[in-house]
Amino acid sequence: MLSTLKIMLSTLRSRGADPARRRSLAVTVAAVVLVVLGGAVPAIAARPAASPLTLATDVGQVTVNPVPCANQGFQLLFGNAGRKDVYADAFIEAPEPLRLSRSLVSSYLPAGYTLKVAIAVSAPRDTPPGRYTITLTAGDQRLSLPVDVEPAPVDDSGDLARYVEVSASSENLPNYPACGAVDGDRDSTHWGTTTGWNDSTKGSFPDWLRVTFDKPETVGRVDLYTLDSAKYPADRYGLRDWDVQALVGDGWKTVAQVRGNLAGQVSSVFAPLTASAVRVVTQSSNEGVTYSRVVELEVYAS
Ligand SMILES: [Ca+2]
Repeated sequence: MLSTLKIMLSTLRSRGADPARRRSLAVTVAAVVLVVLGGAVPAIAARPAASPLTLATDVGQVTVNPVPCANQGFQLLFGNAGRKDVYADAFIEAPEPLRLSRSLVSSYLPAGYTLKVAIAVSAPRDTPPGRYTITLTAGDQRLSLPVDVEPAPVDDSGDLARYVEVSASSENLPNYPACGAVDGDRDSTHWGTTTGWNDSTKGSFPDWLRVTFDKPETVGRVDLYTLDSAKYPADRYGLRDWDVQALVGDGWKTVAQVRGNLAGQVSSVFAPLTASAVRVVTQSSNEGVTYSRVVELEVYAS
């Protein structure tokens, strides 16, 4: 091989060769050099194989609203590009005070398979707005995901139930979460699309739905919107009986009772008091002993 190259190079250097032949020879020399170099490639491939794991996310950036009930996050795509099935771990790390629904994905990954895992990202209300970075690692793979925390939204309607913690005795998930009852949407035609709360204990009363304030608030009125649409009228599917209670100090105080309701909306007005939480305790539905359904719960000072 080398002697052939020497002859070709000598011919290339000779002044007698015509230009066309020199070009042809030059191409041949280049090809021979490539072949010689190509012979070295297997040595490179013989080094230890890189990790077969792959990491990706379905979005390039996550926006976070630092309030309860904000539904935000990303999908982790955790794959095995190798030829062998493996058990593998992916670690997800977020800087304080961000919170992740999970920090570890540990899974069996068949060869060629990519696992998709939803990761929720949240932040407390006092999180300074700005850019944060989530780090994902698996094997020798490492990935950074930018997170932009926005300023906490402010409700200017006076509804104290917006953007605070909400909880319930039970939730009929995924379509009827407690968060749906404080999302600002009172429209019963949206029922079933996460905009209203439905308990998950059919045939069992009472149920309860609660909002907890960041600090004690003066409350004097609770508006409850139960299910009421052309398809699901309140006098057939809505709440019939419930108590409104306020958490004063360590005790629940019943501030209003609603009985025999057939309407889609009921406003309970009572003497204002200072409470750290408000809840409705449901007693019965116009459908009979089935479910509690609340499209929106609003709490005001008066
Ligand atoms: Ca709602």
